[in-house]
Amino acid sequence: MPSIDVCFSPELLHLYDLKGKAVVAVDILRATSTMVTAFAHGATDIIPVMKLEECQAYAEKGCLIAAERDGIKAEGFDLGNSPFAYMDGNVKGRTIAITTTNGTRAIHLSMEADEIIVGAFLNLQAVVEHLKELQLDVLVVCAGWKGKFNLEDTLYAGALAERLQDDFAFENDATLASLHLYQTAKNDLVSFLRQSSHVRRLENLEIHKDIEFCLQHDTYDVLPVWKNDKLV
Ligand code: 3SL
Repeated sequence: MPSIDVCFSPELLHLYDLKGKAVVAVDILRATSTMVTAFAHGATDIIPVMKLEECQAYAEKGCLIAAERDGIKAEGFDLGNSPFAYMDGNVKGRTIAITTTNGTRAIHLSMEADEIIVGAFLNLQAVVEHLKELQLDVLVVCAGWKGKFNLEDTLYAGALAERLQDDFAFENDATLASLHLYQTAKNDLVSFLRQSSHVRRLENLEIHKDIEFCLQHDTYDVLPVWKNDKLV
């Protein structure tokens, strides 16, 4: 039976061997939720990049460029990191280059894995079904916030663990902790996260509706995976 494990921060990735594994990269608020939304609204591919300048250069190649720093859309970019900015037909048929504070970094640091999948509550069941078929050991890589633990990505890991518990072995306390946390919180994730650091950060920026949206389960049946240097 394959196993599922959870890495609570990209800073802890050096403790894991990614070879032969499937990584599910997650940044619930908001990078991976936004990527899933972009694909659901017709984006053809997404190029996650680390630096603002690198991202900006993709405009010359005909890409839409998106950037967030500290929760705010960076100046001079077409899009920020709110999923609602990707819903009005503007991304249909387009390639998007995107850089965010933590989410795109988590994806880049997972490159050694056999497969990288972008996970969010929004496409939870699509990820579950894919992992059951794939039969690789799974590592959920939580993007966290600037190297630190966060609750929302951990809750996602718990949700994934709950749906995979009959088919995957839990070999690590991180998976158990994520599962227990999710089972405590799942009836009202919005209230559970009210005091969490990134929710408070986003509330200060008056980004309320993004939080509720990103906590919805199974809204989209899309599965972004890493292929040939981009997400497709
Ligand atoms: O850190 C990230 O990658 C972002 O998702 C953060 S924010 O939600 O856009 O503030």
